[in-house]
Amino acid sequence: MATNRTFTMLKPDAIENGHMGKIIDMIIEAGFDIKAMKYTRLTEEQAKKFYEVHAERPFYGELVEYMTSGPIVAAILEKDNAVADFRTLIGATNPAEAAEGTIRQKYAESIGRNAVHGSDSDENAEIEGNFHFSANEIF
Ligand code: DAT
Ligand code: MG
Repeated sequence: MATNRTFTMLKPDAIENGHMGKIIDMIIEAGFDIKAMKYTRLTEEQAKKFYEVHAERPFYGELVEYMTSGPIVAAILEKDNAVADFRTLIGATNPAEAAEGTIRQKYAESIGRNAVHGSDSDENAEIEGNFHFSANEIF
């Protein structure tokens, strides 16, 4: 069933570079409601599991290392058409190809250190949200 929720992480580069507040502001300004949010750091086990679909890709080891290199902000967001609208707000995976005004165009360092995660389907939004939050942490 289609849902109106998506899941995001503000990645270590975004936090390190001081962009946390500005990115959260862009998300709220774009009409997303925050249903759950936490400041946390992924363990190696969590990062490996989260990016399991990329396990065979050459960048997997680097991705896991980067995603565990510092704190992140994880959040569940709600809005009509949340998954697609959030992917539009963040822009292309590679910031060099991200549209003007998108979060990645403004704040990402590179294709690997690209500031923010957004779920790619309703099904994954649900799985990813449940991976990070229990029912009593979602408002
Ligand atoms: P997205 O995060 O836009 O959904 P993805 O699911 O294809 O992109 O890849 C997950 C993450 O893996 C991505 O945010 C950054 C990293 N990544 C993807 N392609 C990469 C590449 N060619 N080199 C280095 N890191 C890459
Ligand atoms: Mg993806």
